[in-house]
Amino acid sequence: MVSASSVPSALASVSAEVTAWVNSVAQHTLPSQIHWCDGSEAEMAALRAQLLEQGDLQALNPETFPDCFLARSHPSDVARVEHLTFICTPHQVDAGPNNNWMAPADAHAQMDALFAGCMQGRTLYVVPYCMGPIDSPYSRCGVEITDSAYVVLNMGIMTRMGRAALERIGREGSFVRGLHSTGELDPNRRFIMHFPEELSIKSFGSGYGGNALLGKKCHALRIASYQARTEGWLAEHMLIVGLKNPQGETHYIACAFPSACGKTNLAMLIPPDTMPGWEVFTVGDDIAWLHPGPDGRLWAINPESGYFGVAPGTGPKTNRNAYDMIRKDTLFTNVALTDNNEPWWEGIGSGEPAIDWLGRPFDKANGPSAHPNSRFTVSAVHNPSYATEAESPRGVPISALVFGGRRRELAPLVYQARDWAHGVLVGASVASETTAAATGAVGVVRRDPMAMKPFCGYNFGDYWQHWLSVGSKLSKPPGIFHVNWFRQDAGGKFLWPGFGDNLRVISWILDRCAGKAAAQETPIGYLPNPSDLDTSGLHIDPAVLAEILSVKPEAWRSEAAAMGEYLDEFGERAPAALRQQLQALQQRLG
Ligand code: GTP
Ligand code: SPV
Ligand code: MN
Repeated sequence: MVSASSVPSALASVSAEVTAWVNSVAQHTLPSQIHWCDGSEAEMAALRAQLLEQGDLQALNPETFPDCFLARSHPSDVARVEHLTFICTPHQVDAGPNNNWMAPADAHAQMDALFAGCMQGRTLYVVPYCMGPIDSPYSRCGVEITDSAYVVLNMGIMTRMGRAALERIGREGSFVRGLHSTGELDPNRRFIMHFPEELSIKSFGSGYGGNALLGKKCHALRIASYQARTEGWLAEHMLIVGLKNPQGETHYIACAFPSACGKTNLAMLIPPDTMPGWEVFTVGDDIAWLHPGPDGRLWAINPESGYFGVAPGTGPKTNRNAYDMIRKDTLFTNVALTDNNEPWWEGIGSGEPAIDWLGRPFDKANGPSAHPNSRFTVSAVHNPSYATEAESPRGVPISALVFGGRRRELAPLVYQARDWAHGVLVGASVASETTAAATGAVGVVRRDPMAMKPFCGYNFGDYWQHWLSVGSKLSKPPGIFHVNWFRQDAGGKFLWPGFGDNLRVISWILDRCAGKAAAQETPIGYLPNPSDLDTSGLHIDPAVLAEILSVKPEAWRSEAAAMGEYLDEFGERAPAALRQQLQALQQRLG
C-alpha cells in the first residue's frame, strides 16, 4: 500500500479533508498505486495509451475518426441498474416508495465488505470534479475515487475535472464523496448506494455510465436533488436549449424527458428548411440545476461539460450536429464497427456493420450490431451548436419547462398546463415506455414523474411539494408544457416526424409564453388547433395531425383514475394541492 500523502506538488492545495478520506479509502481497498488526477491533456493521453496497451480501448480509423476510441463493456454491464440502486436515509419514508431503501448502517456494512481489499494490484484514481462552471455560485464539487481508468477518461470529458476543482474544494471545504470500484463486474455483487445526509455515494461492481460516472446521475441528480430541496432549488433530468427566432429574440427552455426519449436530440436540433432564421444553441443535454432568481424568473445551469449520448438513431437526417460532433476526440462504448474500422450503429444512415458490439463478426441473427444503449462520450466544446451562455456563472433564464414521455397512445403532441400547480400535476403524471438505458424490459409504460423516477434522491411526495413551493417563489414562472413525439399507428409507425420538425411545436410553446399564439381549451390543458402550428412544408396527413392534437375524454378519465391510485401510494406525503389539481381535472373531464 502506498500513502496518499504523496500528493504531487503541483496539486499542493489539497484540503486535509480530501487527503484524510483518500488515505482511509486506500487503507481499506489496498491499491498498489494512488494517482491524483490533474485533468491535463497529457494525463488523459497517458490513460488512453495505457488502456490501448491493455486492450481495453481500441483506436478507430485515424483518417476518418481521428482520436476516437472504442471501449467494450462487460456484456452484463451495459446500462443503469435501477433494481440495485438504493437511497440510504435513516427513515425509509424519506426515501419514499419511488426508491429502493436500505438503512445507512446496513448499507455501509454491505458496501465496506465489498470494497475491502478490492483495489489490490490496481491504481486508485482520485478524481476531483466540479459540476457546473468553475466560477459559478450554483456549481457543486465532488471527488470520485475509482479504480477504472475508463471512468477517469469519461469524467474528464463530462465534468470540469482536475486541478481547478480541487482548488475550489480547498476553498469551500465541502464536497460530495463518491467511492467507486468495478470489482469483478459480477452482477450479483453490484450495488449503487446513496447517502444523501452524508453527501456520499458508494458504487461497486459496474463500470458503466450512470452507475460509475458518479458526477452524473448519482451526484448531479440523486444527491443534488436532496441538497436542492433543503436549499430551495431544483436538480432535474432536463436538457437546456436556447432558441433564437427570426426576429432575433433568444429564449431558453428546459425539457424533462425520460432516458433515451429525445433530450440530446432536442438540445442540438437543426431547424427544418421551411423555418429559416431560427437558430438553436445547446446549453445542456441531460441535467439542469434550476434556481429562482432575484428577478422572479427561473435560471438554469448545466452541471456537465460533455455528452454521454445514445448512439443508435444518431444520423445525418436525425441529428446532424451530433453526427458531425462525434467524428473526432470521441470515446464510443459498445458500438459496432465497419470493415473500415469506423463506428457503426442502427440508424447511422450509411455503411454496414462488420463486427458487432461484442467483437464478433456481425450476424443479424444475433440482433442489433450495436448495443441499443451504446453511447458516445464527447466534450461539449465540439458541439457545433454549443451555447456560449453554457459557461455563464449565473446560467440562463427559462421561459418554458417541458415534460414529455414516450407514449404510443393517449398523450397528444403538445399541451400547456393551466398554471404552475397544474403543471406540477402534469409533470407528476408523466408516464413513458421503458428504454434500453436501464436493464429490464423495454417498452413497458410506467410512471416517471418529471422523468426523475430513477433519479430523485428522496420521497416523490416531498419532491412535488418542493416543486409547488419553488413555484410560489417565482413572480415570473415559466410556462409548463407536455409533449409526446412518439405517438404510433397500429402498425408501429411514428405519426409525427419528430427531430428537426419538433421546432414547430417549440415555436408554438414560445409563442404561448409570449401571449402570441392561439389555442383550444380542453380538460387536460391548452392544445394548439392544427392551424396554430407552423406546418409549412410538412408532409403530414391532416387526419393524422388532428388525431395527435385531440383529447379523448374516456381514455383520459382512466388516466386520471390511474394517477389518483399512483398518488395514493405516497399517502399523506402527496401534497393536498396536487390532489386538488387532480380532482379539478376529473371534474373538467366529467
Ligand atoms: P439519455 O441520454 O438516456 O437521457 O437519453 P435522451 O433523452 O438524451 O435521448 P436521445 O436524444 O439520445 O434519444 C434517444 C433515442 O430516441 C434515439 O434513438 C433518437 O434517435 C430517438 N429520438 C429522439 N428524438 C426523437 C423524435 O423526435 N422522434 C423519434 N421518433 N425518435 C426520436
Ligand atoms: C440516462 O440513462 O438517463 C442517461 C445515461 O443519460 S446514464 O449516464 O447511464 O444515466
Ligand atoms: Mn439521461
